[in-house]
Amino acid sequence: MKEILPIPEQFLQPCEHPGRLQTMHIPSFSNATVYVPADYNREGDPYPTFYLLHGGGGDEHSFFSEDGELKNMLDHMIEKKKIEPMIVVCPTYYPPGKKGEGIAYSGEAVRDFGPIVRNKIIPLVEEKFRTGGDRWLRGIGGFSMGAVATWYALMAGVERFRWFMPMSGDCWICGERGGGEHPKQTAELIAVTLSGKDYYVHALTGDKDIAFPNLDPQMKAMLDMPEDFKKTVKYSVLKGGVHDYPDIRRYIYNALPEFFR
Ligand code: FER
Repeated sequence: MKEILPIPEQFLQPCEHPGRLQTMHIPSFSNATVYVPADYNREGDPYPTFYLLHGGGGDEHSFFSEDGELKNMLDHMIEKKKIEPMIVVCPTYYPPGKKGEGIAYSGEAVRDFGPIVRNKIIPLVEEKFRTGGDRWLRGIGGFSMGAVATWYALMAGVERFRWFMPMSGDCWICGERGGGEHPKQTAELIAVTLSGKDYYVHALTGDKDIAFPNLDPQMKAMLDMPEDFKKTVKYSVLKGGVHDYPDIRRYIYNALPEFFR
């Protein structure tokens, strides 16, 4: 397994060519924060779009606040050509006023979020930004409940997304924490869903992460499946990694360069 590298310290400092953040209102739902890369140009090639989902109790600001501190890293990664210039969309899966309602409610919110992404958020993003409208240029990832949402997107929407980055959260298609409790069944349902499709999944977590006991059995079961299924499934574990935004940011630093190419 390839090592999960640390983020160079300089990448966390302000960049000379910064992108910008803007708020996008999602009518009759909520808001998203959108990262628009430096030198964004409406005329040129379409931009890849990475949809990135916060953890339980968070919101559309989490990844770009002091918790996430993601913006400088993205600016530097683009400037140093580690990733293509891309649009990063951080929506929230909570309707207004609902983010404090606990983990059981969060499970419902992420399950119900799929149709909102498909019917509202993707069309709005693609109307406002130069995105190309192709699944090859769309990725989705998330942390914790955002990873649960990412697995739901995979189970429902391989037509919409080509690239998946679930981080520190398992697939709940067989129930809450189903990746840990029913790993084989979960892996088989994922394999059936993805059968004959082209896709790339990179799941990441830490061995000290509270979600590790749920995600690890699921990923081991997935990597125990036939070669034609698992050849585009990757799983990385950070030694000592915990359930928090700084380690998640490090996973994004490592996995995002693999996307959209
Ligand atoms: C997990 C998946 C999601 C997990 C926790 C969560 C502990 C979410 C927790 C939260 O956001 O409060 O496997 O394991």
